[in-house]
Amino acid sequence: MKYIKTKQWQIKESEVTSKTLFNKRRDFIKLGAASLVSSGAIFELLAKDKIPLANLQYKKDKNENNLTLNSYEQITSHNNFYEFTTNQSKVKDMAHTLDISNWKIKVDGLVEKPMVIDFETIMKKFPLEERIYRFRCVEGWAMVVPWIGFELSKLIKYLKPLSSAKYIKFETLYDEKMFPDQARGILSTISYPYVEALRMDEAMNELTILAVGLYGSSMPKQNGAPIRLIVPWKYGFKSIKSISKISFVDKQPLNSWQKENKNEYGFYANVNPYVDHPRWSQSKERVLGKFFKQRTLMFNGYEKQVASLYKGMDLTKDF
Ligand SMILES: Nc1nc2c(c(=O)[nH]1)N[C@H]1C(S)=C(S)[C@@H](COP(=O)(O)O)O[C@H]1N2
Ligand SMILES: [Mo]
Repeated sequence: MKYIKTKQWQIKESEVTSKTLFNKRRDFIKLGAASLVSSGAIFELLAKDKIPLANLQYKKDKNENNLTLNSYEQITSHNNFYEFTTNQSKVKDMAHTLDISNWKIKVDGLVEKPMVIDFETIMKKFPLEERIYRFRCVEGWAMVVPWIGFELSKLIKYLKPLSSAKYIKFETLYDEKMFPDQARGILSTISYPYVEALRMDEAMNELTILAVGLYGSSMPKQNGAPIRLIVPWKYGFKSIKSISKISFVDKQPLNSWQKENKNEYGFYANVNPYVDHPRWSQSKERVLGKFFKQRTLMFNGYEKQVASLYKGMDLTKDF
């Protein structure tokens, strides 16, 4: 069981009595979330940073690279989710229209058994683990997030694609009632549904996960509830949100941003400080909450794990 059947809620300072806080704190510690912060700081964090009560069970990431986590507040209040708005600070206030109840993912294409799999089934089948990853948007901002999820390879093995499948393609839900920018029709900022894809070996890499939460609790709507892709060595736009369809295909799909502007956005979108965006440098990044920029790392710091995937490719052309 990975899903604790308590209501997900945020502690409001006014509701915090010492008794309930004691119980919450105990639950929090039981779930392994406590080592995120020194135990004394939990009171403050729960009350002030408004981290929701941890409702997921997962194996903790040891954070061997000693990455400094961005706060829950930072991660959930600066978002790119064009289906709502291009205003990054407003997504969180609009995302309530996304209805994630009875969420399903349709699976089709070059696969043994096409099917519709519901989110509850996914939560029962795949044990969760925490992955503390750097995340780098193509626009030059970055953050470190404690995602909760499972390796995409596990779902792929379960779905059994045919050997002719060379790429895995993802689509975000299309629903004009939930996503205001989809309802704008030809005036939409980009064309929908949002599409992303990976080459099969990229999808099978152990760094690639499907995330269902962060900071120990279910994925906030603004971050792509209930389930999204995370590919930490690629620019953030590859990490498609609110996935409702997966297709196995033999031809390289046209992803949303390549479709919008193929001179600026490619299929691979590997983080690369040496290949600039036509309109700005990619050599540096600003971590959310920091004033000074820092150097961007090749493959976002995951070179050892992924560089071999791109041997023999010209990364200035296949960007
Ligand atoms: N469906 C969908 N997925 C999306 C986007 C989007 O607009 N729609 N934006 C992408 C971009 S550009 C980034 S940087 C990340 C942002 O994720 P975050 O809001 O959780 O930080 O989501 C990616 N996934
Ligand atoms: Mo992005």
